[in-house]
Amino acid sequence: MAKRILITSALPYINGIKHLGNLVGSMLTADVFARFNRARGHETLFLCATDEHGSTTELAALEAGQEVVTFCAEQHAAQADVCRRFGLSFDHFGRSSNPPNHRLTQHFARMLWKNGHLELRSTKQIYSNADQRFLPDRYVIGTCPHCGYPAARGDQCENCTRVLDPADLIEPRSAISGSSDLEIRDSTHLFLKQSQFVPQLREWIGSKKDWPVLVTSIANKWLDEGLHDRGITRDVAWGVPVPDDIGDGKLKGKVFYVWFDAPIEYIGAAWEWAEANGKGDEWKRWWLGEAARDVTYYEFMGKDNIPFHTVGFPVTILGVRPQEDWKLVDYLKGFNYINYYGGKFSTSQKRGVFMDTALEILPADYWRYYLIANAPEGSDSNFTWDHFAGVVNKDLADVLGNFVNRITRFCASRFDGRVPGEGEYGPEEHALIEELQRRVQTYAEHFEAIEFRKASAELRAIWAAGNEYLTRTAPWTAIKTDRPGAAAAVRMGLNLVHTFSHLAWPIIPTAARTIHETIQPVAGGGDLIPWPEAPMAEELDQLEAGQPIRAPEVLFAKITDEQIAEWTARFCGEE
Ligand code: B3M
Ligand code: ZN
Repeated sequence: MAKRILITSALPYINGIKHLGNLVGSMLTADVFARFNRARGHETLFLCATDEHGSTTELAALEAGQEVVTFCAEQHAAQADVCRRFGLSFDHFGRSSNPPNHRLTQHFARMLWKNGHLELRSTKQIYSNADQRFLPDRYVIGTCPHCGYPAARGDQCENCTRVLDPADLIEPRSAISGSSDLEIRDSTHLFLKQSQFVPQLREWIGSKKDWPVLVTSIANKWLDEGLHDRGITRDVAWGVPVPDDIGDGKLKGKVFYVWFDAPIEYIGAAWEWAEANGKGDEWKRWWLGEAARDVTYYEFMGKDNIPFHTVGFPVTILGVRPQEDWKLVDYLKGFNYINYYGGKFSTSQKRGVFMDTALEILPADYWRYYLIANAPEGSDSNFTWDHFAGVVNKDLADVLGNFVNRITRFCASRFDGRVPGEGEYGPEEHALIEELQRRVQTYAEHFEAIEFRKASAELRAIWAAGNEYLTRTAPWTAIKTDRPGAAAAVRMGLNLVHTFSHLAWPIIPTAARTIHETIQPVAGGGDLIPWPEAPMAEELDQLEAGQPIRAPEVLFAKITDEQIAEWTARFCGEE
């Protein structure tokens, strides 16, 4: 039965192209899962967006010498482009700064206010007289009292990594104007009374028996340590403005905290999607009330985002009940990190591989396959060029690529490039069909359980089974004495190529298409290569005798030692 599947990937911060760790821990894995569900014929809505608000963005724009609006527009376009080139098949890639998120964020806040879940509190903050504004902690710069670093930020010293309070800094000054004319002033903010929701959250998390332990353990740790009420407004300019009717007139000029509005953009992105596609109110069918009851909602994210999605966003949603029934996440897939040679990927030090530079050196599918096969599910994983090259060369070039090339070339040279009709399937073929029947089932089950490493290991085993079959039946030898037998093996081989393309599509969509086109055009001409739903006995005996095929060029080029040396040097970072 067709299901309705809503998928969101954690929203990449607007500033800068993301690295491979960000990619696999959210957007890529979500994409593979979305493609799998579409391939199976489920109604799927896959959403993502850039996370744009807050002081970090203001500061990044300042450093780039741009207006924040221009900065965000450019960065959004750059990220959208690289996501497209990575084959990320979002139904919509929105922006948290777009009007739907503004409307929704203000709406949720009004409802929370009305329901008594928000209160006003006075806090102490640094005010810059020269800039005529409050400064967020990171906007205050000075000398680190611990290490003497002269450009430490008020939240943390970048040099010695110690966490700071702006008041700790020696000779503090504004990051905006450089002025040291600063004072401490009172500022009123809205606080969300999260602590009241602990019992409800505990019960909800407790009911999620099938969630990854990584996720439930982080959630429970937060609940156990006692939830603090959370300030959800800030004294910055770039954000969703707090509406006048909230906060008794004490919140003029303030905006919502970026972590309050960002998850709401998951809903905003659906609204944007509907607006962009002339679908009116259809976005509500995915999110709100009775109409969305049959939707199963999956979220994908790195482990640092888990608290905001098991506590923060759920409180927003629970706090507007009973009047409005927005969907809570049904399954939350969290990921560990990928390290680069045991250390962190670093944007500032240009250390590691980023989405744009990755595509400068190899096609997306090489990365997609490697990252999915090594997704940091159980623990952090570690990227090295040797490991990457080993996986690509073995799995993609030797196992899959070689299989496709061997059989299609042999068919081209000895069977006139047409699917041979002679010969019958015998015990070898029946044994293979049986094995693949089992393996394809297992492969699908791993996807359904959202276990990417296991799924790709099974896919690799399926390809290997094909190779072993060819090695056993060796049509290139058999043809000398048993032409019908060799023909049957070639026919099976070509059917395997075709089925492999259908199976691989969620992970390596571009290569899957190329492989499919060696056999025949993809039916329907659309972007989708559907799941092989028929029994393997049918799937592997479906090509018409006499139908022409094409032997492709090399599908996956092997990575050479020279390339490994070059890339190791290029991506090591500036020391
Ligand atoms: N912008 C991404 C991160 O922490 C963060 C996710 C927001 S999801 C609503 O890397
Ligand atoms: Zn097909």
